[in-house]
Amino acid sequence: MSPCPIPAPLVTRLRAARRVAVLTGAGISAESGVPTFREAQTGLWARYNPEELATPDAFHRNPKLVWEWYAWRQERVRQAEPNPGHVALVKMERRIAGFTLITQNVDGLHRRAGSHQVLELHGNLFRAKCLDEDRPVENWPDSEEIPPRCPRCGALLRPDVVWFGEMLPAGALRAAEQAAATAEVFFSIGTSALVYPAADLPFTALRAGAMVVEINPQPTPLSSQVSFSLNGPAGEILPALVEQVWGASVPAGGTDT
Ligand code: BV8
Repeated sequence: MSPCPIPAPLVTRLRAARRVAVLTGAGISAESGVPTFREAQTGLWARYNPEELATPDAFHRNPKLVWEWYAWRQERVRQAEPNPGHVALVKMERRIAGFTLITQNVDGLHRRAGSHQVLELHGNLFRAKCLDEDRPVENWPDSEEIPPRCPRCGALLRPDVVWFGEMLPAGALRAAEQAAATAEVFFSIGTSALVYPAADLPFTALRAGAMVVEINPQPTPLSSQVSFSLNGPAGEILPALVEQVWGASVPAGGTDT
């Protein structure tokens, strides 16, 4: 049962849509128990501001602290499961030929839910790369040293995520911009719409004449611009929306390992 009604024009538009793009932020993983990017951190990390830790400067000043922050976040995500919001997007992907899922999240939960076409604009918690070569490193020898070192060149490893002040992966960003510019319906789900260039994508869709829908329990800078603002948790609204548009018969999303 959705906490808020799904507008009829949106239901009608989605039934006929051939191209839909979705941008997600940390809010879609909130109901999996993964803290959102800006809500207060807990325990050892309570005294740190994520925006200060997620920077090249923080890593340069204290690589061990930053590496351990990401290890703590990895552990939180490993204990989490995709929630009904993630699964609803898997079902939506199965019903719309031109479906593109763009995420700012680094938790990998969309893929674990069964989404295939995922554009990870900010990288992935579970990938590491060489600080000097800027190339992914899959495995490295056990070592007491934190962070570990690149087995190829001996430089420090770092998380393969996009920090503040760093460029986004060009290919993923280009594909996301193309999807936003051609979407008939664009969703902005669980994001505070504060971080650029991802926060530009809904405006690209608006300028191109798309129906833009926000799903968030809180208002954001985007809320006054969108066609529909559905105020509630994605884990409740998205399943209700998918059922209302396509009926309960949509095949459930298998959970990829
Ligand atoms: C760039 C990965 C070009 C790491 C992240 C000064 C110097 C340099 C750059 C800038 C500058 N000033 C501005 C910039 C640009 C900067 C930026 O936008 N800053 C902001 C803060 C103003 N952007 C960048 O630096 C980007 N790079 O611009 O390069 C450049 C280069 C040099 C100089 C200039 C420009 C790089 C941005 C990427 C940063 N990396 N993450 C990591 O995760 O550790 S961003 C981080 O924020 C996360 O990825 C997160 O996804 C993202 C956005 O946050 P949200 O996902 O929206 O999460 P948040 O907690 O904020 O909100 C959650 C929402 O969910 C809330 O609205 C809540 O109400 C809602 N919610 C809660 N529960 C639910 C829910 N919704 C639905 N259902 C629920 N149940």
